Amino acid sequence: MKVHNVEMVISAVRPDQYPEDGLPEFALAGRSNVGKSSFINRMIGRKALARISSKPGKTQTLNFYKIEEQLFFVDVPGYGYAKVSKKEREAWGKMIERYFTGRQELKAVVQIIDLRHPPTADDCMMYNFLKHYNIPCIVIATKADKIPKGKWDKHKKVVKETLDMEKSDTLLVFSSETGLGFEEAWSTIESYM
Ligand SMILES: Nc1nc2c(ncn2[C@@H]2O[C@H](COP(=O)(O)OP(=O)(O)OP(=O)(O)O)[C@@H](O)[C@H]2O)c(=O)[nH]1
Ligand SMILES: [Mg+2]
Repeated sequence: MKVHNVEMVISAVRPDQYPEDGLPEFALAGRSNVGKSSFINRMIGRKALARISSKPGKTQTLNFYKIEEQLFFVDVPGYGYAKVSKKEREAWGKMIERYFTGRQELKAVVQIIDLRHPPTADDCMMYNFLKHYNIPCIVIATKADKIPKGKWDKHKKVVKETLDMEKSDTLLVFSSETGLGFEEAWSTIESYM
């Protein structure tokens, strides 16, 4: 998809704040600081529309980005960030669970994994949660620019096996830095629209 038109529509925490356009939605999931917001920026060709940071915990709410009046990317706060209180973690869990399990418009979750390392226990928990609710998952193994090309296949296999991925779910090697995987990511997303 060629993206010319992007609009940040709303930062939501509750269902009554979600947009009412009825467009298909694709939500990001992944560890804090793994590169979710960077993925959105690369896919829409904007350097810094979704706010990114070298400090984890940048994204705090469900941020709805309307793309070409055709779909939404929903940026979601990351998990696994140690410096949050129990209360904050519970609020996060409630917000995510409500959105992921109750949202008709949600067509697939884009789960971002760091290609350099095996998925963490939190990554596996998130993937299993999505599978439990029958939510299609597009797994994006990002930061590929940080390891040599010769290692991609081996690391990809580790991601697939550690998550125990279902055959129907797609796994793509990606880099927000170089744009690697951009076309495949768009065609996978479009196949769910
Ligand atoms: N080299 C490289 N760096 C990346 C890539 N993707 C993200 N980063 C860097 O990783 C850091 C975190 O990126 P974000 O996109 O803010 O991560 P996030 O998952 O949205 O983080 P939270 O909002 O805190 O959950 C930033 O310094 C990015 O520049 C990539 O593909 N390659
Ligand atoms: Mg973010």
